[in-house]
Amino acid sequence: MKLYSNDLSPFASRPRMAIYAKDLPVHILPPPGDLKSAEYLAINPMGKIPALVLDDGTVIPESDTIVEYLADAFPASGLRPTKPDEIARGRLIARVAELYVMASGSNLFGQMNPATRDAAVVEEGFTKLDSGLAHLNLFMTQDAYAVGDSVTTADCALVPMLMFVGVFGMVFGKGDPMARHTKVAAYWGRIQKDPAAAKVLGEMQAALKARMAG
Ligand SMILES: N[C@@H](CCC(=O)N[C@@H](CS)C(=O)NCC(=O)O)C(=O)O
Repeated sequence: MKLYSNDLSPFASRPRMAIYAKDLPVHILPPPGDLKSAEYLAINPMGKIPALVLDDGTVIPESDTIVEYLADAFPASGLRPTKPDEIARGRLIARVAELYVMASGSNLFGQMNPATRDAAVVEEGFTKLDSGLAHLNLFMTQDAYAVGDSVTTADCALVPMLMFVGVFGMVFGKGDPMARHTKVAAYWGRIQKDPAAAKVLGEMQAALKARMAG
């Protein structure tokens, strides 16, 4: 099994978190050239990363679907909790983070360059981000991980997304957007100590530094 990934992409970081946390037998590699190159489009016609390629050649795109596939393919990994209410809470966390936290982040991505920044778009982005974090806060608990006491699909969604929330706060001089969402903030403090999360975050931060420098 192969995962086409790059270190900076929050979407590609989601399955990498699952692979590292559960030591899954998946070979991680960069796409061969540009995402829109003929070579990569022959692998994933959507021209996006991540893409998981199974040993029989089946291609699975979309980070959420890839992590769900890994949970199904490796049931002993514990990537998915076992109790229905915990499964539902894990799914809610991943969905709310994607729909309401990451979606507002997508607008902020385009505003990183101060020379072309539109202050109104930034303000709207942060208003939506704050509302998304408030929604997410509803489903967080004092559990050691997002759900329970080990990494699940919910942590795989949260770690890369929250990393970018922190980056947005710094880049736009807004402080820590998570601070007033106390359960999210406490989770963020805890999860960074997990070895798999630390590995993914280290890769993302190094790639971001290189991108900003060049
Ligand atoms: N919904 C997709 C989003 C994937 C995505 O947009 N990845 C970016 C990299 S961060 C990409 O491939 N962008 C190239 C493009 O959209 O053309 C997922 O969850 O995997």
